[in-house]
Amino acid sequence: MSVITYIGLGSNLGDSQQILREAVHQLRQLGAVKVSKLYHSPPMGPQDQPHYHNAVAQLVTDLAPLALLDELQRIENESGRVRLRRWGERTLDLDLLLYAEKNIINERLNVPHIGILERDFVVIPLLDLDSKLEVNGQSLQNLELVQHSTLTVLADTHWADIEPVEG
Ligand code: PH2
Ligand code: MG
Ligand code: MG
Repeated sequence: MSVITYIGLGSNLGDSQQILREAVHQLRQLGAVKVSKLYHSPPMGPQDQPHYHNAVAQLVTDLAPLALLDELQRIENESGRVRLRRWGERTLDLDLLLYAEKNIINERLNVPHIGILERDFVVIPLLDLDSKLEVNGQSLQNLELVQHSTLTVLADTHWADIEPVEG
């Protein structure tokens, strides 16, 4: 049975826009995908790292949570993922943010994703996809941080429409 899931996309190493576009192309193999706008976001964590490109994808898929996580990690790895330190710079980060209305806690996966309600680079793209979205009964559009966004819009929701050239 198909479920609505949301995947956070981040990159701050390499050609981030191209890397995220290729990641969206890969996600389309797993189900129907819609993407948020594309944002530029100051780093959370160590400040001596580049700003991030961030977006969120809505993926409607038949995959079970851990099977979906396997696919996300495969896509990260196949992108030639480089990750230098915790909270630090990386070529591609795909985080399973929401899986239907499920709460999942195990050693591989926490859903809803930890910190989801505190990160403007997650909340604001989620609102692009569903302005009425709630997480654990909390309406995202009413969160304080929505009024104090640190994000810059780089592109509207068509940024991932063009198929990437396979490298
Ligand atoms: N991801 C991190 C650490 N810090 N900062 C921003 N702005 N965006 C991210 O996606 C991000 C971050 C580790 O996953
Ligand atoms: Mg992350
Ligand atoms: Mg991650």
